[in-house]
Amino acid sequence: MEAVTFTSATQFPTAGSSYSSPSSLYACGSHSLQFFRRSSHNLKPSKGFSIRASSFVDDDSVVTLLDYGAGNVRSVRNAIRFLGFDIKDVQTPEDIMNAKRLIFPGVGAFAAAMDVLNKKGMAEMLCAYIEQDRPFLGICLGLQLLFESSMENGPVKGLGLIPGVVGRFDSSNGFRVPHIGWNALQINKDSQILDDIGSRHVYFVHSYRAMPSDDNREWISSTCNYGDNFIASVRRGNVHAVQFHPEKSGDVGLSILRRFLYPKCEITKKPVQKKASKLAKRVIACLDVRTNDKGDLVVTKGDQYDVREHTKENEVRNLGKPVDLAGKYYLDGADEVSFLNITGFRDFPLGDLPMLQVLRYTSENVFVPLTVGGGIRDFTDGTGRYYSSLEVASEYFRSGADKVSIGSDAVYAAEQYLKTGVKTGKSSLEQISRVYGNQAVVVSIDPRRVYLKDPNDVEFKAIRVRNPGPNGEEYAWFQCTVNGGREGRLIGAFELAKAVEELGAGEILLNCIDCDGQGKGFDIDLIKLISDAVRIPVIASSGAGAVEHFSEVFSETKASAALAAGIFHRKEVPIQTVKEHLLKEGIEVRL
Ligand code: 1PR
Repeated sequence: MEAVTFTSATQFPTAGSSYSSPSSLYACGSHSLQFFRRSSHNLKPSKGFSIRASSFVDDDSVVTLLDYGAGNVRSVRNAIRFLGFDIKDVQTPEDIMNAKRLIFPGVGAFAAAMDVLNKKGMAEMLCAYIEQDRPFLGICLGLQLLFESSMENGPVKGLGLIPGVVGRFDSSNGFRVPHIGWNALQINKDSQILDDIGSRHVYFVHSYRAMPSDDNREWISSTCNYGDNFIASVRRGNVHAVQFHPEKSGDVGLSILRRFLYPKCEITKKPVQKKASKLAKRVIACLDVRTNDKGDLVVTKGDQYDVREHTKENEVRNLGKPVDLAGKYYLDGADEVSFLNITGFRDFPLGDLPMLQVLRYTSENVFVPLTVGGGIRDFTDGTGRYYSSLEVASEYFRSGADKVSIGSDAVYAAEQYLKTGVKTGKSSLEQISRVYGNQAVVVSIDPRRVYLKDPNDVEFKAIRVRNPGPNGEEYAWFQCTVNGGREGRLIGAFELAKAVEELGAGEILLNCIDCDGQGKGFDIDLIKLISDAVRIPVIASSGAGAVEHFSEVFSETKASAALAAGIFHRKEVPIQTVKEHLLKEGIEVRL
C-alpha cells in the first residue's frame, strides 16, 4: 500500500448507519448468499443495514473490529454482517483483550498504521492477544504489521511477531506494481480457513509483500506467485492473517471469513498441492450511469458515447437499474464492477446522493471490487463552499467504492505536469493516491483516433495502424478528450498515460470512443501502445462484441483486464461464457 496520510476515523460512518432505501435503487435485502442468489431479481427494500443470517445468531455472534480509521473498511463490515455477525468496534486497548474474535483489516500505509497503534497503546495489547493464541484474522496490512519491519517509506518497525521484512514488489522484471487482481494460492499446510478454496482465486491489491524464509516457515500457510513467491497467508493456532482480501474475493472469500468466524464448520475439502497460478486476467462489467429525462438514475450505454435513442423523443437509453445489474453481474462472475457517472463532469457528485446510495446498496451484497468514476474534481458549490477532490473521493470510498476513476480532471493534471515538469501535489490524482494509495486511483482515458499521413505531422506519439483511415492514412495518434468525449485536448493517450503513472495513478481504464458500443473488437493498436508504455495495470475497454475479442486483446496486448458493457447489458454473451472461452484459449481467469 502506498497511502501515507490518515483521514480521521470520525469521517467513516459506523456499522449501523442506515439510509432510506428507495425501491427504485434497492437490489437485495439478503439474509444469506443463497437467499441473494434466489431473490436478486425480485427486489424489496430493506429496513436497514444490519442483516443477519438467522442460523448463525447466538450470543457469540459478535466480531470485534480493529478499525483505526485509515480508510475504507466498509466491505469488511458488510461481509461480516452478511455472514450474520454483529460488529463491535475497538475503542480502547482493553477492547482488544475482551474480544472473542478480532478482525484487523489493515488499511493505509505501514508507518502510519504503526504510529496509530503505538499512540493508542494498542500495539502492545495486540501482541499480547496474539501471543495468547486468541482468534485473530489480519487482512492485507493486518498481515504485514505482524512482521518485524517494512520498507514502505522505511524501514519502519512492525509488531515483530513474525520474523521477516516486508518489501516492495520488483517491477523491473516486467511485473506490474501494484499487484492487482486474482491469483490462486499454493497451500503449504493445514490452514483451516482456506480449506474450501482448492484452486480458486482470491483478490489481491498491494505493492508490498512479505517473503518466506527459514525463520518464518512455521507460520506460512500459503504462498502466491507474482514474480516472487510471496507469503499469501500465515497461521499459528487460532491466529490467521491473509495478504489478499477475503471480503472482495466473492464466494470463496466469504467462505474463508465464515471458517474464521465459525471455526466448527465441517471441513469439506483438504488442501491440495498444485502448480502455482499466474495472475488471472480480469473481466469487468461496466455500468455507465446517469439520470434520465424522468429523473431516474439508470444504466445506459452509448454508441461512440451517444447514449440517446435515435427516436423522435431522443430519450436516454435505459438498460436497467444500477444496483440490480451490479448484483446480477457479480453472481454471473464479474471480477469487478465499475460504475461511471457519465454526467458527473457537469453535476456536483456530492449532490448526487442516488449515486452514493447505489454504491452503499451494491456493496452490501457484491463482494468483488467496486470502482466508481465521474465528476471527481475540486468543486465550489452555489453557496461558495469548497470541496476538494479528496473529499469527493472520500465520500465515494465511504459509500463502498474500492477504487475511484478520474477522467477529465486527470487530463488537466497531466497537461499541467507536462507543461511545467512540476508535481504540485495538488491535483486530484496526487491528493487521492497520497491518502488512499495509488491502487485506489484509476485514470479513465477517453481517446479518439486522429488519422495521419505522416507520423511527424503531430508532436504526439503516432503509430502505424492496422486499418488505414478513410483516406488511406496509415498512421494515427489518439487524442484525449474531456467531458464525456465532448472536447478534444492537445494531449495524446500515450503522453497522458505516462504522465498520470508518474502522478500516482495505480491503473488505467483505456476506453476508445471510435470503438465504444460498436461490438467490433477492442482497439488493439491503442491498447498495445499504452500497455507497453506503462508499468501499471491497463484495463482494455470499448468494442467487445464476441468472446474472441477478449482472447484477442489478452493475446495481443499486455492488458491486465478487459471491460465491457453492451455485450453484457444486451445479454448477448454471459460473463461465464467469456471466461470459459478464455480458459479454453489457455488464458488464466477466475472461474
Ligand atoms: O470526466 O472524471 O467526469 O469521468 C467521466 C467518466 O464517464 C469517464 O470515465 C468517461 O469514460 C465516462 N463517460 C462519459 N461520457 C460517456 C458516454 O458514454 N457518453 N462513458 C462515458 C464511457 C465508456 C466505457 C464503456 C466502454 C465499453 N463509457 O466505460 O462502458 O466503452 O462499452 P462497450 O463494451 O459497450 O463497447 P469524469
